[in-house]
Amino acid sequence: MEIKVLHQVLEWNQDVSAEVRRTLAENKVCLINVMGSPGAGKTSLLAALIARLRGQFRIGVIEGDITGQSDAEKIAALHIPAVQLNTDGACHIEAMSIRNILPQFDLAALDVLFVENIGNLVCPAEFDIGENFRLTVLSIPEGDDKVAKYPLMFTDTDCLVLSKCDMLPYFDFDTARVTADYRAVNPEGPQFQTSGRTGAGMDALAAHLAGRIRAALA
Ligand SMILES: Nc1nc2c(ncn2[C@@H]2O[C@H](COP(=O)(O)OP(=O)(O)OP(=O)(O)O)[C@@H](O)[C@H]2O)c(=O)[nH]1
Ligand SMILES: [Mg+2]
Repeated sequence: MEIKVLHQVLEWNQDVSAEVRRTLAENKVCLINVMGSPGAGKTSLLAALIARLRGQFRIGVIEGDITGQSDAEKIAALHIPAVQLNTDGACHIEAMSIRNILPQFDLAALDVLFVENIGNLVCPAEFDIGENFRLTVLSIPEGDDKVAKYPLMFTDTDCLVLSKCDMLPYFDFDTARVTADYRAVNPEGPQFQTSGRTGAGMDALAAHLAGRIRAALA
């Protein structure tokens, strides 16, 4: 018996993501998809990276949230072009939303567009939004079992950031376990430890990203 298998949503997403990728390539803009749990420190990380990268690149930010605009306000307060995307309940951003929001930016005046995806360790990893590369943020208070329990988010990423490392003394968080679990699903993926509180690790992460951005724009 022949069983029909439909992949409508993902195929549709891939079509649109290719269009987003083409538009950004034509305008020489590098799109970075930042993913992680609610409260992992994504917006704080973006602010720290903007401080370190804004001298080298012209940066814009799309802030994804189910509702509200507080994250876009935080980025706009840094005098960085920021647009809030509200998904009104959806747990991830889709390429169609990026395509629709791109006209809000002067792409000719940008080198890098960060997208802060919806706080969620599952769904965003399943959707190609037209990014050049992905960053996954895992904060220490979330626990060291998350790579093992939510592997796709760590398999389909180009960089793992262990955030809130200033919290390591207060949590039973085995970084060696996380590294081993990450290596098992993503053998080549780089890993950084950062703290938005102390600034630790931010220069190294920013330098790594600068190299990747230059490679993407070349
Ligand atoms: N101790 C510590 N706290 C941090 C750090 N980074 C962020 N925080 C705190 O963690 C909380 C969440 O930070 P956000 O940057 O808003 O996290 P987010 O991932 O953008 O959150 P959502 O957008 O709601 O998913 C805030 O209270 C931050 O002050 C850090 O490096 N160390
Ligand atoms: Mg945020």
